[in-house]
Amino acid sequence: MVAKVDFYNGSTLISSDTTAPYTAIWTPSQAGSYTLSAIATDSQGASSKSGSITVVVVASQQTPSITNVFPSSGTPGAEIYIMGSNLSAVNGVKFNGVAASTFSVDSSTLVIARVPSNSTTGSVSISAGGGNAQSAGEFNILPTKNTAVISQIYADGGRSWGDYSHDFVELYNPGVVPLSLTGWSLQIAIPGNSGWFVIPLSGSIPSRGYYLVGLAGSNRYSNLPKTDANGDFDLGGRQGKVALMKSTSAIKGQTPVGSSALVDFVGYGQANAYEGSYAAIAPDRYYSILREKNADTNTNGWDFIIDYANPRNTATPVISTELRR
Ligand SMILES: [Ca+2]
Ligand SMILES: [Ca+2]
Repeated sequence: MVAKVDFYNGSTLISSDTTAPYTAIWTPSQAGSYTLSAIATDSQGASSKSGSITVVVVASQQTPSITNVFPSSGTPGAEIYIMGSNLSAVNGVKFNGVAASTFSVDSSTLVIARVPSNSTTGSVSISAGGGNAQSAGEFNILPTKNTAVISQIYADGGRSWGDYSHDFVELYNPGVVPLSLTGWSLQIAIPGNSGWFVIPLSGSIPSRGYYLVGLAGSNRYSNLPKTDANGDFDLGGRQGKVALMKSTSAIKGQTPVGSSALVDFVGYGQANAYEGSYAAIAPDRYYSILREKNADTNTNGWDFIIDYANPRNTATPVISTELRR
C-alpha cells in the first residue's frame, strides 16, 4: 500500500503527498527544459521510481512595448537599438512598414536591427507572440552617401621585376549598402600625354568591399584576380593622376578638384595636381600605394602608405568584423 509519493524536478524535491490521489502543484520560475519524476514509498518503506518526463516551459507571451529607438535617425543598413520591455519573443521588426531582414533579440529589453534598404521615415514597429508595439516617435531615414575612395594604386605591372602582370587601381566602398557605379568612370592622366583617359565603370561595389580596375600590362600572362573593369592605360611609376568621377565626360584641365562630378582623386609622385597640400608617395616595383584604413582626409600625402601590392575585387570577402565597427 502506497504511503507517500515524492515529486522531483531533476533531483530537487517539489513536494510530497501522503493521500491519494497523489498530486503536486509546481510553478517553474523561468522558461527552460525540466525533467520531472516521482518516487512512491509504501508503508513497509519499499520505494519505486517512476519513469521521468521532460517538460519544456516557454516564456509567457506578454505584450511587448517600445520605449526608445536609438539613434533616432540613420542610413539604410545602419544598426539601430530598439529598447523596451517583453522583447524576448520579437519575431519581426519593421521600419515604417518595411520589414528589416536583419535583426537579433539581445535580451527582453533590447532588439538590434538593421535599417532595411527600401524603408522611409516613419515609426518603428515590432511583432511578438504577445502582440505588436510601435515607437512613439518617427525614425528618420538619412540618405545614403554615394561615395567611394581610390584605395590602392599599382603602377609596375608587367615588368620583369613587378609582382603583378598589370597595373591596377582598386576602389573601396565605405558605405553599408552596395554602391552602384552606373554612369561613373575612372580617369587616368599619363605623363607625356595631354588630357585624361576615361574608363567607364559598371556594376557596383559591395558594402565595405572592393572593385578592381585592371590597366596596361603584359598580355602573355595575367595574375591579377578577376578584374571588374579594364582599360589599357599604362600608369607611370614616378608620377600619375587617377580620378573617380560621377560622370563619363573627360576631365578638362590638369585637375578635377572643384568639379561637382569628383568623387575621389589621387595625384602621386611628381604629379602636377593632387588633393590637399601634398601628393601621395609614388608606388614602386612590388609595391602599391594603399589608402591607410581607407580613410580620406583629402590630402593625398597624408592618406597613402606604400606596401606590398594586394589587389582586391568585388568577390573579395568583406571582413565581418568591419560590420561591427
Ligand atoms: Ca605601369
Ligand atoms: Ca579624397
